[in-house]
Amino acid sequence: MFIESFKVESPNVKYTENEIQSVYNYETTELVHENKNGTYQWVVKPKTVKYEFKTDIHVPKLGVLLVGWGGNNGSTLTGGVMANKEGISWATKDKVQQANYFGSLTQASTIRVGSYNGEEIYAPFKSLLPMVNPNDIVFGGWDISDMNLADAMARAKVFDIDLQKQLRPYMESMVPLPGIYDPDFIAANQGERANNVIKGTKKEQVQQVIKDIREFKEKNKVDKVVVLWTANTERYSNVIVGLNDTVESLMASLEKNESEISPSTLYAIACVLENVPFINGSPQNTFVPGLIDLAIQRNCLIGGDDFKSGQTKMKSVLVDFLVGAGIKPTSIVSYNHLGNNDGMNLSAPQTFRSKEISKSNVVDDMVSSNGILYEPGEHPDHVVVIKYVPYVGDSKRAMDEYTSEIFMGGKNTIVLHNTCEDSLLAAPIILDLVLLAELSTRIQFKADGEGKFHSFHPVATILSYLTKAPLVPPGTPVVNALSKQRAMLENILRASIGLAPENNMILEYK
Ligand code: NAI
Ligand code: DG6
Repeated sequence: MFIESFKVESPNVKYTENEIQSVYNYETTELVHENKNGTYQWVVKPKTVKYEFKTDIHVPKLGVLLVGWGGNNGSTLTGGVMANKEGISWATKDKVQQANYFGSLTQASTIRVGSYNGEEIYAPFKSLLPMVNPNDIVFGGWDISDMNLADAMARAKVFDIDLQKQLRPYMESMVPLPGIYDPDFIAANQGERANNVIKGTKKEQVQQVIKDIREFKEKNKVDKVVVLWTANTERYSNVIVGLNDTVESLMASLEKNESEISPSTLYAIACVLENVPFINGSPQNTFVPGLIDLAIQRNCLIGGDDFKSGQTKMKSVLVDFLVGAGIKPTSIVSYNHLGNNDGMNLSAPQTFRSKEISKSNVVDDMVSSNGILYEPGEHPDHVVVIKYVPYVGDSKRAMDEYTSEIFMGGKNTIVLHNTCEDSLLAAPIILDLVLLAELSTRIQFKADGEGKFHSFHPVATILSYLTKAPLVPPGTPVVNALSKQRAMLENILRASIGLAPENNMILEYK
């Protein structure tokens, strides 16, 4: 059964005019490797840590600035939100289609709240805590192409034509601000697009981005802004001692107009200096060590990297299932071809390499979780191929072959074929990233013994579910398995309203 909303009643939870306060007992374990009579053994000690959470319930007017606004993702997201806001429906060859937010974790998924009269009760994910309604977001952004969003939507060829016609009047007047362009970081085939660029030194470009953010905030009277990179995939920048390895070296390099600071890092520097959350939806190493330290120093949220939209999402489900079932994946071959501008940019070896890295490391945690199947250091063969085929446009084809060893030396091969508009997968993920990033800045917590409440670590692991290569603070485990990532997010939000983690035990019926 489905319910729209609920309220928690508990001595551990208090709803005030401004906050939801909760006291939460975190059940965890402490591991000890101890010498007992000359033999080392692992001892696991259950441990309870008391946490207090408080969540500001005032939902701000949110502005979202997209870097790469006029791209397929940017125009699809903007049009999609506009269609939802205006309640637009359009004729397809099958039916009259209503705008929706399918594919968004926050807007279209549910959580289990309990059982009632023998029935499982589910409520919207977004009912856990007060979140921004996507229809209320004000969009803006930068693009190195000056095309307005209505024309960009037509160029993307993602939406049905009847929908495009209805959206055009709303999107014609939306024109991206000039962007930071450096041909050294993206494919040469993007050069023709770059007719809308910020001039000047790198420091001046950062200053311009800061000015743009301030003016956008002022003009649109928004309370908060989140910036998200959905521009072209860049090549990796070199991480060099004295160049970008510390806050000091990065800021000195900015002064010296060093060529190796990428455009994405420049936008991110601007955001961190302005204390505006910055999320990277592409695979490149925007977050060089100096930038991560700057974000930590200034306690500014950063998150990334690379939207986890299709093939990788499946991989982080399927490999988790196989390894969890005691089956040993030994070869994973992921092939895809697409014909949009993203595909064209990725046809250059340096930008492809960034994507190859982020698509390749996504099963490491699952493989290393099972020492029965894998020797230390052993890994399945894992190959990633991407080809540019203009004819298929945004409709990406992804083909995957998983070969595994099963019982008694048998082999099992699973083949998947997925065809889907890439931007229709990415747009709801972008939405979730900005909504959850904003929400997470309103949550504060402290463990027993900690004097003051604090926010989450500025490196936002809470967003991992939505990214292929989750950015984590130094020394933190990377979790790629999709179900664990979702459980982490849901359970943290549950803790903020004093609810136990979803454990699926349903003991009351056993
Ligand atoms: P796109 O090529 O259609 O859009 C990118 C836009 O960024 C273009 O309009 C381009 O002019 C602009 N741009 C390039 N450099 C810029 C800069 N420095 N400043 C401002 N604007 C700049 O690509 P699409 O399909 O929208 O994808 C965007 C990014 O998202 C790509 O890096 C892609 O790899 C990544 N991504 C996409 C996924 C998907 O499912 N669609 C999933 C995972 C990542
Ligand atoms: C070709 O792989 C284009 C890419 O931008 C992907 O579409 C994107 O990274 C999505 O990847 P995945 O693995 O989540 O489908």
